[in-house]
Amino acid sequence: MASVTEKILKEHLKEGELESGKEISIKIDQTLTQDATGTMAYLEFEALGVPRVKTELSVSYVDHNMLQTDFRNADDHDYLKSVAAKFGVLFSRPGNGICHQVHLERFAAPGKTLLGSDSHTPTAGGVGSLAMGAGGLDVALAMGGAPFTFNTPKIIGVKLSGKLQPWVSAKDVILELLNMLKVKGGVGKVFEYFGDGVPTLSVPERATITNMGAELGATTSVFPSDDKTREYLKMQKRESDYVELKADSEADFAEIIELDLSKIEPNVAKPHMPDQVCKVTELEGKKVNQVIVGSCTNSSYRDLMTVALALKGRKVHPGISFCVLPGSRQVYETIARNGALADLISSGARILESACGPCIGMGQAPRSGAITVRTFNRNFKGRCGTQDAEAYLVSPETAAAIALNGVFTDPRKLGDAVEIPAASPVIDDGMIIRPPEDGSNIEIVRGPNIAPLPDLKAVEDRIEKEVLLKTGDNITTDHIMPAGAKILPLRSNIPAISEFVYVNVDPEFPKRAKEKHGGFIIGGENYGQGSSREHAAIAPLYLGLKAVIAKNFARIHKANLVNWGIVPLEFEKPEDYDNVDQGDVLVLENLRDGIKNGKVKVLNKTKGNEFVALCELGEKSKDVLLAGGSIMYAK
Ligand code: MIC
Ligand code: SF4
Repeated sequence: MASVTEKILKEHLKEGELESGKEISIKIDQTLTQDATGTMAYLEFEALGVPRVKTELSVSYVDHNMLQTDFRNADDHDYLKSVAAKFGVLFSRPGNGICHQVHLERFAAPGKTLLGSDSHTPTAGGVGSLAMGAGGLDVALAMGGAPFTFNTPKIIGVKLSGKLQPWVSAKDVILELLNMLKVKGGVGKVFEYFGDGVPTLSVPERATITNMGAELGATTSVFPSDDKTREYLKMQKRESDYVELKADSEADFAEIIELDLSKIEPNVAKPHMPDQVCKVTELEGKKVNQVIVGSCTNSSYRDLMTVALALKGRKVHPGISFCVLPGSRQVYETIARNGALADLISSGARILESACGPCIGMGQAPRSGAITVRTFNRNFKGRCGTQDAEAYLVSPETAAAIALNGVFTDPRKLGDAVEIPAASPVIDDGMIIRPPEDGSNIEIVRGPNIAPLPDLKAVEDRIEKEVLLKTGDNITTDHIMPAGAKILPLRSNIPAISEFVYVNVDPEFPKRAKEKHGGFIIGGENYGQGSSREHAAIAPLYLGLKAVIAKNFARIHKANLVNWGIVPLEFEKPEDYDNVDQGDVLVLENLRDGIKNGKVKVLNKTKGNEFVALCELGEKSKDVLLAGGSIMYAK
């Protein structure tokens, strides 16, 4: 008897036992990278010295750094293209779409494991893949054939019943869960969906839900593979990838959450966290300045058709700047051929290229103090590019209603539900370059923006340094290492990007860290949630960060710290957090033994007291950390 998650884990298990909380290693069938994390991942892959990837399938996407405001983005694209050809990786060209949307359409398959250097990789759980986000280094190692190590998650069953009301959609479902469980509610868990409500949801709707499971902090989310999955794969002309995959019984779940789809109402996440959820009706009438439809969460054919049909023959409200980004070239071309794109253009939509764009602050920053409403998955402060803007997250239905009325509007007021014509997508992989059989003669193209990695050292036995910064709870990797049009182009240049570490929280941080020759960070709960960007570990490492002592960590960031030799420690007694301040001098004595035993004594020289911090890692992760990170360990 087993859940879908257990079945896939069992089939891929290489080391360890499937016991919740224990470290396991599994075989990875597929990998994906995107350009903002990919340049680093392939530099790391090069450092491993493996001549060709060993996975069944590895795809390199270009979707984040698309503004090309100078030579840097384009140089990186060429690097990625050449490195893909050399090492046997498929290359999805700029313009082909957002990695998760394209991967779902063209490659994701039920029962397969997928590791991606992007936190929204679980999108592929919509077709029954076990798909996880990780740092670039973990993905590089997986491309080299190494199994992926993580803690066996607790498997939570989400039992869906009923059917969604008209104008209510998958985004409202995941926002409902975010409201219930909050942004750290999923840490160490997999959310597996089952029940009578499942067949009422199409694959793209399921993918919206698994995509935003990342915002719960979940290891991943997964749907069963059923007739709807077969239908979707058939439409994508890859029915041969179909296998049926279902949980054997409800009893296989550690816990069950029940959701009646028919009771869910249009939801909205308020600033500045995806879990600040309320009903759209509670904000009814509130003025809005900008509406954007797109991102890996909500830019499928189904989503854009819903918006296009709602807007058909009408004009966007004069107070609204309205943008649309199709999730993939497939979606883009399909709506271009069926006329829906013309309806969007005629309504006044500003159509952007198929990419992440404004979701990661690459363009379309709203005006100061704006209320911006997006179908995206993250609304962290400043992420849209405007520090004092207020970003709200909604469904495509709600976005369309607001675009028409200029104010928060319950989409159920739009009248009769729209009939979306059955998709007959334009299937054309002409923008995906397949690598040659033998890439050994291919020369890698390297632009001047690619800088070497920082020096790596084994963890020292005694560290005496200052607390450089003390943060609160739920610090995101966007706080640690912001993105956006100015900073994202520096992703291949650690010395340059390190000048921006924590700048929106404390502009003095990089300068202070360098002056003090490094030190420690004190964090609250769920430290490092959000993006998988390993730059949130590498850039602070470059500035001399030795250890982070937090109440607890988000999974991917904790793994990234280990991978780069920064010690992640957790307060044994959470109240000890209150007794440490920025500027305190801490001494970590017998650190190497402490890491091995899982307990480190921390002396606070400034306050004259001491406390215990735990090092909660599996045996393998401890060895990696002590060596100074994965690259040192591999050496
Ligand atoms: C994001 O949504 O924050 C990103 C940009 O896609 C990141 C990856 C990155 O920082 O490059 C993610 O989600 O992992
Ligand atoms: Fe791109 Fe936004 Fe999705 Fe991240 S969340 S992959 S930036 S669309």
